[in-house]
Amino acid sequence: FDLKDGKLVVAHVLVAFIALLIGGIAGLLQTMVKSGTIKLPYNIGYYELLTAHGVLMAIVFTTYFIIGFIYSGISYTLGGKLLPVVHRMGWAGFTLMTVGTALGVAMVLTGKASVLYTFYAPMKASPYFYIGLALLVVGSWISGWGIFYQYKYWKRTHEGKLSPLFAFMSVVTFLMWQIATIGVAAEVLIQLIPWSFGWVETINVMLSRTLFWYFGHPLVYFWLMPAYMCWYVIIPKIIGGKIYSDALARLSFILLLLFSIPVGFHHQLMEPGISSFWKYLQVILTFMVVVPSLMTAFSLFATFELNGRALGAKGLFGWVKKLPWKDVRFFAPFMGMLIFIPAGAGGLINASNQMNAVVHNTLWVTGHFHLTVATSVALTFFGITYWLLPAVTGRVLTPRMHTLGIIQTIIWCVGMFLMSGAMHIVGLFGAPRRTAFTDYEGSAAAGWVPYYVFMAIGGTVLFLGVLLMVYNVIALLCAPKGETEYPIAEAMESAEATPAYLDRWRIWIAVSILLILFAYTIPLMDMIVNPAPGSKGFITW
Ligand code: HAS
Repeated sequence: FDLKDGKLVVAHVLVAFIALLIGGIAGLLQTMVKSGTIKLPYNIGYYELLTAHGVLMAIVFTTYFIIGFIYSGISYTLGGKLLPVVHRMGWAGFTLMTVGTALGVAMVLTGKASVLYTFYAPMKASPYFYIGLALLVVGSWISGWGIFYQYKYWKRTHEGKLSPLFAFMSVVTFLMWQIATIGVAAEVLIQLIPWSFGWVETINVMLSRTLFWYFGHPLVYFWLMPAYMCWYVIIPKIIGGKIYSDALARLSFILLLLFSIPVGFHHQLMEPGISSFWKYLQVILTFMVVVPSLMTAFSLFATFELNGRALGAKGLFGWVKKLPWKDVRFFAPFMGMLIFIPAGAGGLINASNQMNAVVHNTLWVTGHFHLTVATSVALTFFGITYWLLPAVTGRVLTPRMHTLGIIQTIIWCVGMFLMSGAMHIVGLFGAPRRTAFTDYEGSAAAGWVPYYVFMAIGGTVLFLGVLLMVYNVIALLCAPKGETEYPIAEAMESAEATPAYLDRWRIWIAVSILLILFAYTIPLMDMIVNPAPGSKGFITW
């Protein structure tokens, strides 16, 4: 691996884990403040801590890790080294993102932006928080353009050849990111910044929430797709097998590009101001976006089973025994996959209009995203870290790291089982999310309190998991010099050739834009022309 590119990768991964540590501390403290166990000095309250936790974990940790991982993969698979201009774009994106993150986090920690990670209007933060967010997004665009550039250069110099699967998936992920972030950029630049500076007095709340969720749902796929890249491309190599089908993997990513954006209304099913027809349409599209995940599950089972049988496994589930259980590069992402089964089922429940009425704004939803992003995705990212850091710094992954990594994974799963399990159950009893401390003064809701205790215990176990992970990252960076494999699998020989149309970007971008226009144009026009009473203002006609 090119060690100069390695430095760019390490810089991203390090910021990601610093965010994980600070976000983890904020997470632990918010649980204790919420349960009334402690009171913090300087009036640091639940909402400051919850905002810091959400922004650092869900936005900063993920974005930095994803860019670091993808840059490593395109350097490795598209020519063995980043083009000088791409290398510079990577650092430029990193610098801009870091200035933005520092500004945004400073506003959160000083209590000037307690607006949670969804920053819904009419909650207002300091304009510098929004400017920080805008810089983070623009920085990520520059990094994304670098990925497109390296890919285009490779295609030009390898005419007629199928691009490496990892690179193809990287381009789809960043195309989706590019299209989706336009929504949040518009919200921040046109609505939130002018309003928070006081240049305009009011804000169109419905429009701002809609622009947010136009971005907010694809955001969750931006987290998921790099995890899928590991499951499709890396895991088969680690278990000693091959990719079940290159074409299936590409198709599932194209479907994610098409269907992950025009579905933001499934976060707004309980909101007035959007007619039921458009909600219905986006719910159908939501069920379409489940298809690529089902294809992924099918492909993973096929890879595991075929590989196990090739190694001599017998019976219906004999292949399970042939998986490399003591290899943390496999074990951590595998636990992520396993937990994605109930996590995804929870998503299907959320997406159904009637059931959404039961779970919306309850702790069930918090439980859902702690299983999806904070377990399936996070454990996969941890699993990647164990080989990525030694591979890009020219070090070895020692047997001790495998053991520590497996312990870390188990701690994470136990903590999440307690915390997310309690959240799901108490959410069904109606306990709301995002509420500060109250003992409910002997009301029926006092029955929720024992579940909060389980959430706090689970949260504490998870915090130990964060500490061990941060220790593991430091240990990986100090490991003895040597070589670690960058594991990229090949497709099975028996698989059919990948059809060339999957590589025709213009078609997919056009279909994606058409679907978005179809799902959003009329409801957006309606929000602008007929704003809800009390929501009149910037921007309305
Ligand atoms: Fe979600 C809310 C619907 C997936 C994250 N979601 C959220 C929020 C977040 C989030 C952060 O429709 C809260 C936002 C907020 O703060 O308000 N979600 C879905 C649906 C899916 C889904 C339909 N969500 C995710 C993923 C996330 C994520 C992925 C992060 C990474 N979600 C919703 C809805 C809401 C929502 C509503 C709004 C709720 C409300 O009212 O506020 C689907 O994409 C899920 C499909 C997944 C599957 C599982 C496939 C399984 C696989 C694993 C195979 C395992 C193997 C190993 C092979 C169908 C691929 C097994 C091996 C053995 C040996 C057994």
